[in-house]
Amino acid sequence: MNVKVGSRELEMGGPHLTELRSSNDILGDNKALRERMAEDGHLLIRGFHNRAEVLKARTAILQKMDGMGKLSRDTLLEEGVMSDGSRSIFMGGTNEDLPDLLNVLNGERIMQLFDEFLSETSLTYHFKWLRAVGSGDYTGAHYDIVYMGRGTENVYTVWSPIGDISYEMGGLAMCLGSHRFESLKASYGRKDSDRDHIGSYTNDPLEVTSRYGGQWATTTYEAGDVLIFGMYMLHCSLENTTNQYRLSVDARYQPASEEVDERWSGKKPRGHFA
Ligand SMILES: O=C(O)CCC(=O)C(=O)O
Repeated sequence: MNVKVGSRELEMGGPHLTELRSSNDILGDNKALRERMAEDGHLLIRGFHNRAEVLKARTAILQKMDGMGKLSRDTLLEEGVMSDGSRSIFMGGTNEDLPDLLNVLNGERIMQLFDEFLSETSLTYHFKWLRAVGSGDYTGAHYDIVYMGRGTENVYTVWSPIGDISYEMGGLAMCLGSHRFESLKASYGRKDSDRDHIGSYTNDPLEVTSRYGGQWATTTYEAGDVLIFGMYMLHCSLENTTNQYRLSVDARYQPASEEVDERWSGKKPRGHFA
């Protein structure tokens, strides 16, 4: 089958696009998880969050969006069908009005995973990048360091689908090998979005692989899954080709002892300013 990755249509299982490897086989073995992160640049863990808690957070988010008039009338709330004329909604912030979401993202289970993975006390940024991605939209290929590189580089993104996400709804894709693209890390990877007024590297996933090598990988996701990756792992999303919102959130975790990017932490994070 063909799926839309950024601006391209690629064949799943073809030369440019493969399935993401799951790391559930080594969950609980921190040495193996660290080695897998070094090797693959990411960890996909199925059913990591409590699914019922994620779905509770989903309902609260959809109720909020419904109140904003973003959902189609006479459809089931849980389907998140877009109302006419609605677009993608970025709900980045501290999201204190969504305690069910914060329970998942700041909860004991995920913090313990990072305490053990990092071998020290971890923290999570107060800012959470909550996204409702609408029909026709996708995220271009980028390294996260460009957006949150003002503290330690030892930061990890946890991308969590807030609901089940088919290929058509447009989940995340990783560029395998991109954590070792040294010349890209030394060029694009040194940029700062606020200083350099720069965002994604490209919307064309093959522009990256034709220049640097590697291969794209994606999968379908279920509520409860997490995809964890470092600041130098190039990623983009598939296009949402449905009329339903794709809900997901990305959150950040790092050692508490290391420098924090001041734009994203504290009770009132400053956020991007340029
Ligand atoms: O969900 C998306 O479309 C983008 C997410 C992302 O860029 C990230 O998790 O860093």
